[in-house]
Amino acid sequence: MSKTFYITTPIFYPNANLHLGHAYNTTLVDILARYHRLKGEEVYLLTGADENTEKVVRAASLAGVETKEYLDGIVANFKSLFQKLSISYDQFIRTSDEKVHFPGAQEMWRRLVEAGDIEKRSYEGLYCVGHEAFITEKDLVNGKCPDHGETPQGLKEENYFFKLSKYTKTVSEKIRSGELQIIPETRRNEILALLERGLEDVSFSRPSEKVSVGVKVPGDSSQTIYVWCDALVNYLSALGFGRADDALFKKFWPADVHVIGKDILRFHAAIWPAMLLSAKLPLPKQLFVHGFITSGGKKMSKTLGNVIDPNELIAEYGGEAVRFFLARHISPFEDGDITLESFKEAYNADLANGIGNLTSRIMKMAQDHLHDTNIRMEETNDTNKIPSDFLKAFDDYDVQGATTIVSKAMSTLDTRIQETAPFKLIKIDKEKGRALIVELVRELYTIARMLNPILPETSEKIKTLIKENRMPEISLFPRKVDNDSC
Ligand code: ME8
Repeated sequence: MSKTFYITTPIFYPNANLHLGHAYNTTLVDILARYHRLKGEEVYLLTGADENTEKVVRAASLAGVETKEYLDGIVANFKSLFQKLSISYDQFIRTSDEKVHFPGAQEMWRRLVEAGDIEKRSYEGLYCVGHEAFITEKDLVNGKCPDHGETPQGLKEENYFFKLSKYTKTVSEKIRSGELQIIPETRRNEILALLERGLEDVSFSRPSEKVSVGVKVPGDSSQTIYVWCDALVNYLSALGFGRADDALFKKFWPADVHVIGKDILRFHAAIWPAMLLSAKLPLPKQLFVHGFITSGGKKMSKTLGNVIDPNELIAEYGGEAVRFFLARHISPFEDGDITLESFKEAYNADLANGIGNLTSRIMKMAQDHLHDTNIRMEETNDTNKIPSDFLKAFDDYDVQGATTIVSKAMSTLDTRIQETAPFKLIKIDKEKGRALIVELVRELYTIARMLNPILPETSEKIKTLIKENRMPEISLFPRKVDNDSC
């Protein structure tokens, strides 16, 4: 039986369309998933929408439509973007799905109760709907949440609390021992420092009369499960946890990796493992934490007007070009910047002059001179012949490093063509010239195989050109000239 690999994206808030930061997360996850498929593993990629949030209710009411209608529209946009980006997800979970998600959320709650970790308390605090979390006075700037620019709601209410503090030590131990690996090291240290200061118990429910969406607390419908408690459970409920049909849960849990942005580290590295420990379930093996995509050095935000809509980039350059930029120019370990200008420049350098040109050059020679030879490129499903540093980079989540290695392999091949000048050689010594072109085609084939996780369509296109021994009719990536829009 092949090794299984369960990888997840966070579930996205469907209160607005996804921007390039979200697209970065899903692209990264898809590249990793495809890499693991290439290794012959049985991969399960989960993504979805975090729908039980007041943000959606507010957005729908602003748009003047019913919440359900609003959600369906935004989710259709999510899926359409994922299709354009070739995100090969196995399941898209919607947490408002009463059949798929609710039983798991309720089962988790029952287990927390069973462990004696849920307690009703009266609570007074400041709630930020943007964060979907209580925040403290000291987080505010001029009385407002600095991230969302809104005055938080002052709440005094009865909530069920989860005894998170009880798990501080155990979670810390699991992270230190590597049972729960947090990558990169900087994020591991960040969460260990937080755990060192101690965790406080968290409010895990809201009065149902104050929230309009969500999963009711089992046995007390006057309370609704807190959106983060409910959202985290998606990683289990999608697999059938809490339902009779839980074959996927048995097969794929614990997750191999949750890939998240740095802003939701605390939820995933403190609250989530504590919930799983309380519910007596195994912890995910790894959390991979990426940075933020900025534009012009600033966090993308609607107020600053620097949000880049991935759909616009795709319309102009294609989904593969967006994948390549994100893989090649954004470090998965830190924040990374993109502007429309830097994107165009990179597109021309990496794709038009790079892969596109290289493929045309080699395949033109092959078409002209190899039509009566029979080069067979072996289709192998394993990772034979692929450089080991490329594989190692992927195993270390260094998608940028792996992509740089393919880029270098392409430059090396380009230089080799300049230096060996097969088009001249063939005129002097036909057989030697042909042998050289065959070698170049073989190297191009290896590059196509390496490109498989990063540029699945282009990889296939190059393989087909090789198989059919012809050059592309139009360049794989036509050059963009200065007066083009975007
Ligand atoms: O946090 N660059 O949803 P979300 C990179 N529903 N990543 C970014 C980014 C940027 N500029 N902006 C956002 C939520 N992200 C919850 C998750 S999971 C059980 C619940 C990332 O739609 C962000 O870091 O606000 C997060 O990982 C993801 O997008 C979803 O953000």
